[in-house]
Amino acid sequence: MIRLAIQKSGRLSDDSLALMRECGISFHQSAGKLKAEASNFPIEFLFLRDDDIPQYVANGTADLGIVGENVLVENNETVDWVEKLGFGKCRLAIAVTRDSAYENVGDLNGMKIATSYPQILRNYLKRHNIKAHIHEISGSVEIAPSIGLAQAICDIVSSGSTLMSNGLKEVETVMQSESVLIATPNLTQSKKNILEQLRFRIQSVRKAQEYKYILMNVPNHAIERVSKILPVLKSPTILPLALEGWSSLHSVVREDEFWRVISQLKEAGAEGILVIPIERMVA
Ligand code: PRT
Ligand code: ZN
Repeated sequence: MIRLAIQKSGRLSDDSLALMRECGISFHQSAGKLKAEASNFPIEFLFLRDDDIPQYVANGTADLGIVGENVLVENNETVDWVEKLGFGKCRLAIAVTRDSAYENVGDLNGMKIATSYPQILRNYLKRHNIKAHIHEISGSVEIAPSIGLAQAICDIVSSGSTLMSNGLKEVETVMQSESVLIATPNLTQSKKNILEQLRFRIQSVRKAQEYKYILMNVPNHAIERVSKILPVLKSPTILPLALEGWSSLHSVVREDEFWRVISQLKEAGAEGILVIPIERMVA
């Protein structure tokens, strides 16, 4: 049995649980309970505040954890990074008031910067040889400039709309972040084996998300042309249609590449194009 710490309630909770379900792991999460055990995989979940996850994993209370890189780097605990998970994407950025004459990072010299990420900010300022005052606050960082608490902030940004509605503009990116799977150092061999099985499933799910299964009808004379345009994984499957002179062409393609070539496919004679999600891609 392996124990995975997941954020109890917050931006990473739903995606973390959805990933486990997509990995074919079944469990029942009762409201208010701190633990849940899977019925068909040797794993149990521990629901915690995200800030506590690095420490719980570092000291072995949990074997694994899912947490944002921002929290991980800030806490600086000794854990193994296993796998980036692709959700919870955001960046830690420095912002100043919209009317500021800010030109470059040197302008931060002497400023008071409010943040919940003092450690990361301190390292960033050091790397850029900036002497500024770090004012640590735990929440609502974005209102600090408007109440005269600081001239700049260093906070998480995703769409940028929070900054905008608080009269701020983003001027520097301090780090990019997404959710990662972490592990306690020195897992026992049997837990390492469970982790490997879990990783294999996670990779299959993530790979499947990037690809689509596509089908299209193609006149036989255009099969070669269409096949050349398609960014296929290997080689397309071609089946005859009941209608004389036509075939159905099936293939697996990366979704982003598929959208890039769709108009060429239609020009080449492909019709009735279907795009179907793939549940898992194993090897
Ligand atoms: O209760 P607990 O301590 O567990 O949760 P929390 O409130 O500390 O964290 P939570 O749930 O807000 O975020 C968890 C993780 O999600 C963060 O550590 C990041 O790794 C990631 N993440 C992704 C974000 C965002 N996007 C995000 N937009 N975390 C916070 N925000 C906030 C940001 O602080 C700001 O207030 O959203 C606002 C900005 O969003 P935009 O879209 O307006 O730019
Ligand atoms: Zn938190």
